[in-house]
Amino acid sequence: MIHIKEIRLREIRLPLREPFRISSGVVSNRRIMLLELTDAGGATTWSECVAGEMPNYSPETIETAWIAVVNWVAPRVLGVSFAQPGDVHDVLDKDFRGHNMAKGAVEMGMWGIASLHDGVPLARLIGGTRPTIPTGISLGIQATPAALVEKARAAVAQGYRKVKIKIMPGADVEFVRAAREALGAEAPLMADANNAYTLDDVDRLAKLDELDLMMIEQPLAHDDLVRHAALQRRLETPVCLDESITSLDRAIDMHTLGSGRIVNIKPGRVGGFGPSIAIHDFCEQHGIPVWCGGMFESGVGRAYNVALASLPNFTKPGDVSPSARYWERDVVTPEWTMDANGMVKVPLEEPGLGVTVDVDRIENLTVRTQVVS
Ligand code: OSB
Ligand code: MG
Repeated sequence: MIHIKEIRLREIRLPLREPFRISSGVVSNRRIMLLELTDAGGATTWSECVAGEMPNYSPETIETAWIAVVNWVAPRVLGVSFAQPGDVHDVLDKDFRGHNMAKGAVEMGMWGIASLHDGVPLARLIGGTRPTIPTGISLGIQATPAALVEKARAAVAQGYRKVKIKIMPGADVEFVRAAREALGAEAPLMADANNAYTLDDVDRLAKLDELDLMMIEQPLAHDDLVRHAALQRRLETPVCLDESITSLDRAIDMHTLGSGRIVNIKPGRVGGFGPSIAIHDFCEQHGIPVWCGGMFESGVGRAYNVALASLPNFTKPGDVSPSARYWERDVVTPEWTMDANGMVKVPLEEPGLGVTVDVDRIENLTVRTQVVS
């Protein structure tokens, strides 16, 4: 039985080591919402909301998520007994549209507390089978193809199993081709457009077919499955959907319509672990590979991503880079690391997230707090 009696929200500011540019915007100083959940027995766990600073990836931002957690999400779980964390999502979703990132932060926290309660590591609780996770890096849009080549080369040398290149009109085919030529035919390259194209760009996108990419992620509008289906019919490269997959139903629609062949699962984007596991299972049954995306999570959110990516159908490398890729210093100990073969270890030694939250450091980084009970 899970029974939460208090949720403490915090906003921390965590500067990225270098600014990150995608087609729709740039971020340099992350504003991260962390939750600390306390259950009736006094146990606490942490979770993270992946909402960004601006509504350029999804309609949610840290501001909207804060309001949603305080006013509508937390009240649905506080003081309520849940037999299992898998029951939480439906309660949060009933007659409550959208706000997946706000829901996801609380929902995942409920899985975190359940893993403490049951005395098992989070990855075990959800049925994870992989002891290590293959890791990819996501490279922001660079000023020149040469700058991209340098970053991509360094990533491969570090052991990364996948190099994702952010693209937009004006920084696409030439940039990706430069990386392909520099790194060779075998290099595991992909592109992510974050909605930067329309069907008018089909001919340009089709040029990427020559570059033998693992996939092209979310080329068209964030909520458009119909046009992605038309595009996929014109491309040999598999389309992978990120922004468009906001629920199990959208993954089913992707499959029905042929809008893509690979799914990026971000647990925060779909409303938590319940929907993530459901999407994973559907995709597994239909031969659709999945991988775990990232949203520049701190070490707290990363713990959930790593646990999720230990499920069997996460067959492609995830955007779960080590802490040092993002931050001068993370908010957990030990920090997340990757070995020379590009593998991140799934914590399987103790119950819970597998990392210790550095509360003193978080105190120092906190710019606002609110307690809901
Ligand atoms: O589209 O996957 C994306 C970061 C912020 C918003 C959207 C995306 C990303 C990334 C970062 O690609 C991946 C990571 O966390 O390493
Ligand atoms: Mg993406």
